[in-house]
Amino acid sequence: MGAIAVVRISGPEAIPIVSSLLQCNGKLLDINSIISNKVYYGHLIYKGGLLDEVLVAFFKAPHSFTGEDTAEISIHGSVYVQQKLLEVLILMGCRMAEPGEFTRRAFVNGKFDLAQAEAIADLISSESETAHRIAVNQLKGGFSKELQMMRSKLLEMTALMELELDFSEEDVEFADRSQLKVLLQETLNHVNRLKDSFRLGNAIKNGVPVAIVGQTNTGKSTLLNALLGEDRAIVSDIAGTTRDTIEETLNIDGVLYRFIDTAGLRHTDETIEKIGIERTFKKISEALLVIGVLDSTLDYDAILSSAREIAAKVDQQHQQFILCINKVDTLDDKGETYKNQLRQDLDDDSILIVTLSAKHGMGLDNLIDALKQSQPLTHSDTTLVTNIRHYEALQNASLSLEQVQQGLEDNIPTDLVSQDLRQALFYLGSITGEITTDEILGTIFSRFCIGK
Ligand SMILES: Nc1nc2c(ncn2[C@@H]2O[C@H](COP(=O)(O)OP(=O)(O)OP(=O)(O)O)[C@@H](O)[C@H]2O)c(=O)[nH]1
Ligand SMILES: [Mg+2]
Repeated sequence: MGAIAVVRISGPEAIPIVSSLLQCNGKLLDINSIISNKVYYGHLIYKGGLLDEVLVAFFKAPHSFTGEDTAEISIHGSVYVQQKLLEVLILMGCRMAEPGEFTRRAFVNGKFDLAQAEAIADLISSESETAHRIAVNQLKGGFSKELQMMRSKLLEMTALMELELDFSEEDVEFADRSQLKVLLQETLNHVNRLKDSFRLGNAIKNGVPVAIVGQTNTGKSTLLNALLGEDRAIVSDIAGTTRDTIEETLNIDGVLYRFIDTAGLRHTDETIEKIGIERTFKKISEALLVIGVLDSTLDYDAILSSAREIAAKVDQQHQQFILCINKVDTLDDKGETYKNQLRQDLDDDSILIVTLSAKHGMGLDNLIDALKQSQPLTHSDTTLVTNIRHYEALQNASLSLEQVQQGLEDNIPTDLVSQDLRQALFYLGSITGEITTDEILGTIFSRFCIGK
């Protein structure tokens, strides 16, 4: 229950129905006097009884969210009042909206394209500053504009090629093939860049996956707890304490991270622990960042071989690797010595190495700095794809464009090449909804909440 509730009504009957219930200054509101975008204070009266004291805003088509005539009634938050008002409205000829129906109507009425409609859902569910920024950019139409530009260039080319078909007897070439090849390569690069941004875009939306890995007893669970500031995972000096993976999200300076504590790596014949270690490997492969935890109470050779063992599992092309030399509270100043030695022996500048004591919360800021350093893209303005539907469409567009390229290389007939081009255009157009079906719309909007 909130202090107030807002009931929205959209459609040609919205204004007559609501105004017939609304008394302002003791008189029924005259429908002809209603000014759009203005808030009216009054009483909702049904069959002579007072329902509530309300504020009502009217928005006349096309100047409303849906593009239709709309009324928004702010009532008191009581569940009873809400129910009662809905009942009355339904008796007067309204019906309940389906999930996402307001946004769907807005899309159908050309208020925005499909990618922007989806951005609204993302905006509502955004949990961090970065996720919010991406949603806002998509809502403003940044992503749509990029797609539009690509489409219009490709469309021009397709039109020229299809013109050639009309003159097929005369063997003319309207579309300059070498120019087409350049354009194709540019578009393909652009599509691929957008497609590849999904890995990061998705990570930002759902939390950047950070796998915490290392041998047993190095302090992985202690580190997770220290980062979260709570006793989330069981910590003990028994090797093999954590068997299943444990995930928790944490917002650090506007970026949502998903930390994943994993089962410690060691040779074991124990069935459950083996399954746990398999999961550790899977989590490493899915992560964007890998934190390798090393136990500095061991001798240096053991530390180095453990670091190498983890490094071998990390795909440094796509994953940032951070090594944590843990338990430095037990050392004097050997932590720094180990760090320098490791840096030398691993001989890889892209690996970030930090020292800390998870148990005593010392040096955690070193790790946090390293995390921030590892995410440069999250602060840039380039478009990131966060929606799996868009990702799939881009993937298909990319394949079709590759086919066009191949077709041009192999000099296959123009009509076949232009078919592949049309296919690529279809996929790009499906993102913004230029080309769409009822079924697609149904699936997209059914995921919205009711009333949105
Ligand atoms: N002195 C000291 N001990 C620590 C530190 N971090 C963890 N420990 C201890 O190391 C032991 C193992 O810690 P855990 O966090 O359970 O280690 P783990 O890596 O999760 O171990 P597994 O789940 O078995 O793989 C516990 O006794 C912790 O108290 C630290 O910074 N300093
Ligand atoms: Mg553990």
